[in-house]
Amino acid sequence: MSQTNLYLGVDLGTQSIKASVLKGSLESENLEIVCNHSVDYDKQLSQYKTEGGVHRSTTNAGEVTVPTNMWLEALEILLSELKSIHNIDLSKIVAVSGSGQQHGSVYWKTNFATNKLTDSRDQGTGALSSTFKDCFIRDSPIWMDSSTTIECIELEKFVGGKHQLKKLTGSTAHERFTGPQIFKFYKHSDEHAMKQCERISLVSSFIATIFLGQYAPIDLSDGSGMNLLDVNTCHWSHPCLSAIVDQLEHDEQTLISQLGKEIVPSCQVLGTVSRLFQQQFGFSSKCQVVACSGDNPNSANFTLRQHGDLCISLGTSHTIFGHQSSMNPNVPLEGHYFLSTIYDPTDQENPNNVDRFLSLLCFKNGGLARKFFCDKYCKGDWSKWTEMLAQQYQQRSALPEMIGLYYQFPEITPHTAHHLGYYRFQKHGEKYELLPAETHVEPAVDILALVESQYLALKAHAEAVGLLSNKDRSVIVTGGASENRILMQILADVFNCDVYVAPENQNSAAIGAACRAFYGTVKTKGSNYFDVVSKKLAKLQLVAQASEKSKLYTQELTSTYRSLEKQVLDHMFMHH
Ligand code: XUL
Repeated sequence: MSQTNLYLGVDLGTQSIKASVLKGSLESENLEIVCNHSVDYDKQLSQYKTEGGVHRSTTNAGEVTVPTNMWLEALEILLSELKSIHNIDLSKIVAVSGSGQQHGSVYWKTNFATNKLTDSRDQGTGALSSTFKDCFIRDSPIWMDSSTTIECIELEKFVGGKHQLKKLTGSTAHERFTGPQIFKFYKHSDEHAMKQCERISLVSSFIATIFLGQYAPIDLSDGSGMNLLDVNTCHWSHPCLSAIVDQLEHDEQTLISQLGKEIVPSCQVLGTVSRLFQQQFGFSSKCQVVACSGDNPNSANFTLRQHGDLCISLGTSHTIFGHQSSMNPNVPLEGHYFLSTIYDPTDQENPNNVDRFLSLLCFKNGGLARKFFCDKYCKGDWSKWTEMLAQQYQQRSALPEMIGLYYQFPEITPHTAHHLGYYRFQKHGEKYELLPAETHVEPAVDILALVESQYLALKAHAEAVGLLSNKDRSVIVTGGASENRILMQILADVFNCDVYVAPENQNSAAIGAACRAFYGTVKTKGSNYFDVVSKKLAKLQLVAQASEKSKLYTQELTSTYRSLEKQVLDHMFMHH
């Protein structure tokens, strides 16, 4: 194979669509990033009047949607600009795969959409955005939507409770998950409207569908973000589907055909690109389409370099994820067990099947809380904030004098519902005691308490779901905060391990998709993803190692944190 083989990853994100192009082959030493490119919805498609890429309903509380046509136009601009701005010869793309914001869904119009897809596959005379323009019966609800609380309660009740749903689908019911969203769609649709919808895609399988010119199956990994897939059998869960159709006297088979019966391993080749992509953009007729998946699973394909690695994303919110062979049998309610993209139940020899799950926890109060403290104490001056944090941390030689749980927004982990607040605990002797809210605290103490407590929350919950069972781990950090050395040092001490940063990590989902495009086309039975792909990627950069101070972050401190968190939750739910 020649060195000019290119692989394309497309990430349909919340605020922008991104592309990443990789160059390499099975024989080459490196998989090199040729270019990254992005198209911003608000700026480049301003006619859709989105804010941050979305529409928030002013009439229906919690509803957040996207006009599906905007995504088509964005993809069209993205591919054109890869050619015009980066001079990418799209005929050299051997394979393409995609990444989509998780949980969002697309609703295709009966007959009309099939005809348009077939046209694009066989003839492909029209342009992408105009061809598919009228194919959708409604806008796409996305992961920020929180309008399905009732459906979540009903779904959990129907299957026998939170623990039962978690055991079946890997997650308790969440408003943004596709199952509750489809449940709501069914409730609000009469017989006629139901018949109008022939297929429901995830954002990821929507991308694959557009490239192929025919309905693409949902993949196992992104499919696990729906509350509908039985992660034990890898098939649609009968109890979960029944929860939706029984009450409304609909037919389960109709729902299965809307979802597509088949659910595929995430690195499976689905076919080749449609004629439309050949004619409009110059793709080769041989260019293969590999199953698309969610943004977090795709990021994992780039950031996790070996068995046992953990990735922590320190952005606006915080996310921690890593592979896990099985669910924690205690069935902790926090977090999600998604099937991983490198798990393949059809290949018994696949060495990556030990990493069956991608276990993920989301924390809403992340970077915005740090920013709030920076604004409050340092007038937004990050270098001053960093200096205060570093000085305070230098003095640390015993247990933290303060622990602070900060909920500026309703927290996902732990679930605080609508309760907010800042709870600070002062160390008195061996114990931590809750301070009255108005107590004055030294700014530097407050800043360090926030940072340490955020990390302790990550650690305590990661441990609860079973993510810390591998003692010989590395942590890979992505997101803006990864550039702050003292933040990285404290992280290395709290987790007692080496901390790395991945290059170009703001594009990790698109790069991860390009990695899967490559892997899907070169893998054979028994291939190991980490050997075939990860070893060829640009090396991670070591940014911090555990210091003497790591001894202060004992198991006991994690337990203390847990009990303080419980105290806060008891307080919240008792007083409201
Ligand atoms: C994960 C989640 C978000 C979206 C958008 O469960 O809801 O991270 O994937 O990035």
